Amino acid sequence: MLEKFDLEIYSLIEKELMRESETVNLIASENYVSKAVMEATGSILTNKYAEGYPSRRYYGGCEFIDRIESIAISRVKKIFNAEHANVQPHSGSQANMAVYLSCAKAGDTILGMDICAGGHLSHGTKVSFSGIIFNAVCYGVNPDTELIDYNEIEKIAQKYKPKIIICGASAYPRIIDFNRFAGIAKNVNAYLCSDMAHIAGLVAANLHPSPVPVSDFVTSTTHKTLRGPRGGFILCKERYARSVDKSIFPGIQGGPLMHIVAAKAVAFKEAETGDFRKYQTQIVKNARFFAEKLRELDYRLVTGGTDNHMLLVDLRNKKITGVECQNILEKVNIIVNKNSIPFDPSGATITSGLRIGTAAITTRGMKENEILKIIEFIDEALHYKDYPEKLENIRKGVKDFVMQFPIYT
Ligand code: DSN
Repeated sequence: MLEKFDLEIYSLIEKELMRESETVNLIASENYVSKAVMEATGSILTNKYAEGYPSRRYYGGCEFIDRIESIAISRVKKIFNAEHANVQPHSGSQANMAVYLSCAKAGDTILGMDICAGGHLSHGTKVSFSGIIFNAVCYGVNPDTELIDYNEIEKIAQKYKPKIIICGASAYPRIIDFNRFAGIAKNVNAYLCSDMAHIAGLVAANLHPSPVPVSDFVTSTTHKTLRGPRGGFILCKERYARSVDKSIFPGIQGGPLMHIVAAKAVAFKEAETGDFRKYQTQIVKNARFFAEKLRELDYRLVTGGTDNHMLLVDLRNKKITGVECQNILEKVNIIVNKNSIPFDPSGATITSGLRIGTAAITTRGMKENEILKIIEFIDEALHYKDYPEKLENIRKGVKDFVMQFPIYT
């Protein structure tokens, strides 16, 4: 149907499928959904308006929609042992915005991790709503260890007395001590909002301590390690349920995307299986192995290694910037993203670092042997970066290699 009606878009989707199939995806925030999740995402549920919540809608005809949303809510609550869940946020940023607006006013102080140290845009960056609406202050990492410095955060929190403390990161390869954050928040009478977007799959599989018991609010996306459709959700204590729900709708969103809510429900069901736990275990094993082998080739890793699904490579000793590295690797069908490293001398556009994640390659069934191969490709491409013919040969090698691991069979 699409092919006949809109060949232009159809062909571009086909091209994107080929691109995804022929490239090694090392972007730490991406993954491939299952066919079941895809089917729900592409379903007729996109037709339905359902402003409101189950049994409290502003439209008729919500009988089945109500059941779908209720199932999604009860599954995610069970996985994370949460008191209350809202599965309507369109994204992680929307989830964060709804939480902040549910418990703080414009101009209030919020404290989050500096984006330059690994935090997320929506944790208080000046150019995002979080830095525009709120008085955002930030914490970084220790310059020597590159680890979150909890004593320093305690001092900053005491000084600024924020209304909300936000923890969680986009580029931090180590365990986050949510308990410690909860203690700091309690001491200054702040709400704690833990953004577990990157590590949600690991938390679901008990491979990372859960922020849920100790946080007032937990936000997440559904599409990273959790391997669901693109979207977000919020977990919170029962006492905040009403204000969080009001903050999402009618606060900052209108109708929920019910095809996505259904796809979230399917992904949550997948997350309850034994296979999902095995998958998450392999993601972490793969990341550790990746780190170990890169170190053997004299790549410096921020913090020295990883505890989760990602690594941050400091490229300075390799005399190449993050942006150059990203571009060279793209020429050989390896997709990564440049990333600032803590105290990056090259700024956020050029960067000195590369963020590597193992969630997507693990979905394709890749393990230690394949990682050795990928590292070989990376190292060779960087070595021959000024030799287009060599790079073209490497690209062919990468393509032949990766096509042995189909995304959709
Ligand atoms: N943009 C995502 C990431 O890559 O970490 C976070 O939203």
